[in-house]
Amino acid sequence: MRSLLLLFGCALTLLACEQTQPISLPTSPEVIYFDEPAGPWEAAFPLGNGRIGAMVFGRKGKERIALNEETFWSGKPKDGNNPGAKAALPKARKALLAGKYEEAIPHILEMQGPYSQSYLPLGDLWLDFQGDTSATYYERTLDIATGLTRTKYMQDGTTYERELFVSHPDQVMLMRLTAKGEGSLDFDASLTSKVRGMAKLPEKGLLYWEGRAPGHADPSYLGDRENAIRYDLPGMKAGMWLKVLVGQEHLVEDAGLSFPALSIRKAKEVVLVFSAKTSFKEFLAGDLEADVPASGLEKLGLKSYASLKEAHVNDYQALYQRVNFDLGFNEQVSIPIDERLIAYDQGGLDSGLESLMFQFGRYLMISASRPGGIPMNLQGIWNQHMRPPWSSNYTININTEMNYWPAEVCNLAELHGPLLDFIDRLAVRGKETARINYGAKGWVAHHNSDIWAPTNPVGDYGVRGGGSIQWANWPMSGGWLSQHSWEHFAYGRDTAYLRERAYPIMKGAAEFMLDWLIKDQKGRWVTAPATSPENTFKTPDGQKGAAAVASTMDMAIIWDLFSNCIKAAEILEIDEAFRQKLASYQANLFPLTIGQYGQLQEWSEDWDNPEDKHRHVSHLFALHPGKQIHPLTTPELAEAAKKSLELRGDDGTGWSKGWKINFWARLLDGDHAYKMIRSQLRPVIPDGKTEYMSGGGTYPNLFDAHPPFQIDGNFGATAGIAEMLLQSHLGEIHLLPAVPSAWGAGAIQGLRARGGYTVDISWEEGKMTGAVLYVEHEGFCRLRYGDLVTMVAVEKNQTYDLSPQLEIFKR
Ligand code: FUC
Repeated sequence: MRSLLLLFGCALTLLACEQTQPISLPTSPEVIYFDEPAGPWEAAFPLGNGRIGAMVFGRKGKERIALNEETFWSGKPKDGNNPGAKAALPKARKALLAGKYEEAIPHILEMQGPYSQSYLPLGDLWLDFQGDTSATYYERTLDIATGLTRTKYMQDGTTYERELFVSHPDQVMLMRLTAKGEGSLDFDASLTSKVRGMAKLPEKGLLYWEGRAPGHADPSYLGDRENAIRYDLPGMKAGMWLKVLVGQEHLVEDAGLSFPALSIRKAKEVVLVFSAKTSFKEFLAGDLEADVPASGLEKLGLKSYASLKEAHVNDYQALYQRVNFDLGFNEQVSIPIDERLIAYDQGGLDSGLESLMFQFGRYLMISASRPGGIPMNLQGIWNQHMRPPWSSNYTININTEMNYWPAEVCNLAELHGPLLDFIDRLAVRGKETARINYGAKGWVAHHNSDIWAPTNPVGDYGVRGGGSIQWANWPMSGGWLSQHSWEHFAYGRDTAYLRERAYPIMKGAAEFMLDWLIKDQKGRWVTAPATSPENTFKTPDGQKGAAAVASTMDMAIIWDLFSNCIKAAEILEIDEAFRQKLASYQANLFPLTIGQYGQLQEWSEDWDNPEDKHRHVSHLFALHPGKQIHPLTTPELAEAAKKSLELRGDDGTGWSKGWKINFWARLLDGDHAYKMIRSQLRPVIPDGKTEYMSGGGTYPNLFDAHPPFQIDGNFGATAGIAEMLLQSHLGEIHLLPAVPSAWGAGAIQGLRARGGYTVDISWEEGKMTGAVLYVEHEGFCRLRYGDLVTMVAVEKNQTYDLSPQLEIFKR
């Protein structure tokens, strides 16, 4: 007996040894892997279906899944227009045109209105596991090729596994838990929220939480102050449902808890399904009495977990698999991602991490932006704070636009939809703002908005510690956003879309600009007040200001808008007189100017401070995302833009670095663009602090660090990488315009080029070895590779292997 016991003891020891071995280390370059649960939120894995967002921590003892629903916001539609602005505008202009910039400030502040609202956290799902939670082996992964996350660990000889996904076709989150071995699943599942509400158990196996959003939430940058969150004002309602789909027979009702929960004991397999809905109807509807709609859970019928998962993977992959990107080196895939980021930061080579970063941006877009939904905000759809950084709303002086830069080029055009729809809403409300605030035609929007699409300048008139003119009084976003409406046409060539939706938007934005422009003393068209988000200046006579006359960005946005508008009207063969008017204004806009340091001036006067490291690089709009400056067309201005970039330096917030990848790609400098990619992949430890000047990088879960978390940098990086491999904004398809020397060999399939093309490219030793063009419309396609240019006649729906043309290139 004794020897038998000894033998048994040895066997146990052996088993324990085996338990420390990996179950299955990842081998796919599209899997993100950790060997420990998430501590901070920024180490959890994001999942989403455009509407429902989840952050999965993968904890053993008490699992947390932080939840969001894209329409859950504070407040209601509010009229923020300011009839007093009309009288303040001429006073501000008079002072500005006389060079009295400080004198103009109070008049500009007078034109402001109320702040916009906040995107809210919905809740948390907790799974509180009973007993010992020490594990001898642990892993969690996010597979961005399937949109599935898995947590696995071994404990006392039992393998525990959780698999989660958020399904777009079925509009729910699913979670399957299994225990293989002696042990079982013993846990209590509960729902909590930071928003006021209550959970209950309306029926066996169903947990329901219902709550109500505050009627107002102050932006976080206003600091701690009384009444920052107002529950005395009504807000929309929300509901969360958690249901046991598989494992009902393991539910216990007497678990002795003081709160409502689903208690599971002694199960081997459990499937939980989660649904969430809000009473939000549409942007102009203030009907806050509406009830939370039905959960939709009944629609699942008798579908099995396997079939729900299959439907999710198919739906996800239909979008994801359109683009493949391979840089050839994926040796590090089985190193935990946080360690991988550190090794990379220390100079390690890991091009697999770079291609992963590219695809991660596409993953985030598929998970956070689906047709019919609302656009991704500053945090996409993932937020855990009641007063999130910058209200997690829409900052439309760069951040919202950057979110959507990859949409067209990275072959996810339909996911651009939520932004394009939102622009339509802004145009409705912005028409009122243009009329009431400025007595102008067309539509206008300023630097901030929210789910209700307000278009007024925010800032509370500068009172109560309110807004500064350096960011609030910027009436240019109609011009910038119209570029998105145009680009959607430029890539897809859908003339009906252009006629019915894009052109009216562009024309409305242009009509506003025509009314907004005034003549300076030399008869040139200028803007005033003209800010340059979100910078300030100091004049030689010592005035400090943020608004002047004809900032470079204003001029560049208007130039871009007018060009696109003229082109659109030509294609549609309409509005001849309007086209001519735009062209005559465009020809007489205050010009882009080169300053004393050889830089592209940010202001119409040469005030730039060469020491200025401001994160915004607004004056380079003409280089990117505009097309007015490029080394091939305007070499002197391109040189000046380069000088400006050099002066600003490579540091900055996450999104600033993301933009700089794009700038360097447009300057055809792949090595500098690559340097910015490396800089953006700098690991950042989440500490909740906000850093404006430097410190941008990447959190352990690959989310962009502003810091704090802000999703735009992820999309800026994805778009920038695409821009390094393919450009098409100058009427030609430029293959490998800025491939860095670090990417000796590689291949990308499925990028889109303007004109209705899909392009595959491969290269070795930095030289293109093949290219394939998929053509949707007949015509002539101009191709560029380096200095070599060729024109190919193409037919509709044909595929062209460009190898013969490569011969042409070689001549
Ligand atoms: C602007 C930027 C900040 C941040 C915020 C959301 O204020 O200057 O860096 O991105 O928007």
